[in-house]
Amino acid sequence: MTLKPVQTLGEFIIDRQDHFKYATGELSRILSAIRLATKIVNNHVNMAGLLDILGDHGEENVQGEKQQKLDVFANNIFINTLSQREVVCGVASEENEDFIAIKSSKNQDSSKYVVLIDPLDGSSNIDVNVSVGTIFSIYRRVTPSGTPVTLEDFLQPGHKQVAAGYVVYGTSTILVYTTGHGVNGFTLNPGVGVFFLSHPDMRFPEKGKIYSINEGNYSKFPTGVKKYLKYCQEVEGDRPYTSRYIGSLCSDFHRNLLKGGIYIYPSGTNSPNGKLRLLYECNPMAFIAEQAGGKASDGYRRILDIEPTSLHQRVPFFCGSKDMVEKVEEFMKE
Ligand code: P6P
Repeated sequence: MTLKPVQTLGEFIIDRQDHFKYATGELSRILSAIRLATKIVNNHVNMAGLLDILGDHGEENVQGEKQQKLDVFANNIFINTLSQREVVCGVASEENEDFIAIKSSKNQDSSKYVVLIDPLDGSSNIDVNVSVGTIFSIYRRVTPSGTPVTLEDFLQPGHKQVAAGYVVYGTSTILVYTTGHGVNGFTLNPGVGVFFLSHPDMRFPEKGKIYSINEGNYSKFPTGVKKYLKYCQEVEGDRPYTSRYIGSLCSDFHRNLLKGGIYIYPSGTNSPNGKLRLLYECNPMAFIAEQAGGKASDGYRRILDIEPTSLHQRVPFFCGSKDMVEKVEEFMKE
């Protein structure tokens, strides 16, 4: 029996490098840096209960959320790995109020990419052993090379992304990413520390039947969302649908991508723009969703067309199977 060699993430990145005009290998090096950081973070996530890195770090991040020690560790790993390889000119993170300018020793500000990252999404799940994730988004800088990176380089609409991806640190560790040429998933073999192509050309199933939302906030939802939830729960045709909510965006999104479903974090009376951040949660997930035949909106507008105004701005988020997003948009427009 001849075993078909399964491509590693490293081989895949190099093979697909010709997708980029004027490929200089820089984007490939960024993806490789993220690959390395993911393995290091994975190692710690899997031992969180043993390494006294559970529990609060005591400080709060820019969102006013208690920083779990693993949050801080993950943030430092991604920022250091990207900085040391001198492959980007700037990084913005959920954990840092301002962006971080990265000077390359070779030639000041010569790198042409910036990375935005949520280093450990869903971190409140760490202490209860539920899966968490990493989300990243990569843009080409818009200000001239050789000049210091500016906020303008980060405040770009999502349709300008050159790559985006997420990691789920779950029953296995999977890295899923797109560079605008489809979506592919790679599962880590922890025995050899290598990501192997496990989910080639990922696409949402034609019909979705899972909805993911924190129904505890029902009383604060917009009327259109309340109507959509009742629609999902009616006994009619292929309904009622199934409700599944892990409380970790990467995990809920990943399950919905594989099985068909919608993730919703709407506006609420005490959070007029919802909870999720446009730049390093919604835009990367929206890019992946569209590349996999799905859809992502704020209930009215395509997420990838929203012009950002601030680094940590929040937007209502409806993302997943195209038929389900379009249905809830109908209710939102009533
Ligand atoms: P709630 C994690 O903090 C996160 O940003 C997403 O990963 C997750 O889907 C959501 O917030 C959970 O928020 O309000 O339902 O606990």
